[in-house]
Amino acid sequence: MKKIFTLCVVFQSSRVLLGMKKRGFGEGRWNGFGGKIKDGETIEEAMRREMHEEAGVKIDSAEHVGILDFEFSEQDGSASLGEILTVHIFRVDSFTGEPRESDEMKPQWFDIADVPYEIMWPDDKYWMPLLFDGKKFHGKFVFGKGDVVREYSIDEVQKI
Ligand code: 6OG
Repeated sequence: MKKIFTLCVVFQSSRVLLGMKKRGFGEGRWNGFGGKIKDGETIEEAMRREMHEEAGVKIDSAEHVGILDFEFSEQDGSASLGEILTVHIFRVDSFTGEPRESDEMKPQWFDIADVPYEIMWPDDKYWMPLLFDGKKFHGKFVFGKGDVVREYSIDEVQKI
C-alpha cells in the first residue's frame, strides 16, 4: 500500500523552523510540518492545510523541492512491513502569522548549523542539507529494525 504525505520545511536565510512531534507517527522527533493527503485534496492544498493546523501560519510562498519514498523492511519499525510512504517535501520561503504550538507540534527556530539531526528521522541528515542549498531531489530510503537506514539513494533533479 502507498500512502502520500506532505512535509514543509520553513527556511529563511540561515534558520529553519521545525516542530517537535507531540503524538502519533514520529513522536519525540523534530520534523517539518505535514501529514496525509485527504480524499479530494491536491498535494498543494494538503501542504497549506497541514502547515496551518500544526503551526498556525499561512504559507505565502513555497517550492516543491523533493519526493522521497520510505519503505519499512522490518516488522518492528514504525510502520507496517512492506508499506511505502511517499513524502512530498516543500521549502517554505515566506509565511504570515506567528508560529504557535498545536496539539501535534511544538515549533522552534534552529540555526542551520544546529539542526538536531540526532533527534530527527535518520533520513533527514541526507536530504535536508540539499534543501538548504536550494537543490531539488528524488530519493528512496529503506528502514530496518529500530528505524535505522538500511539502504538509500538520492538523486538531484532539475525539476520535480
Ligand atoms: P502524520 O502522521 O502527522 O504525518 N514523515 C517523515 N518525515 C521524515 N523526515 N522522515 C520520515 O521517514 C517520515 N515519514 C513520515 C510525513 C506524518 C508526517 O511525518 C512525515 C508527515 O509530514 C520515515 O499525519
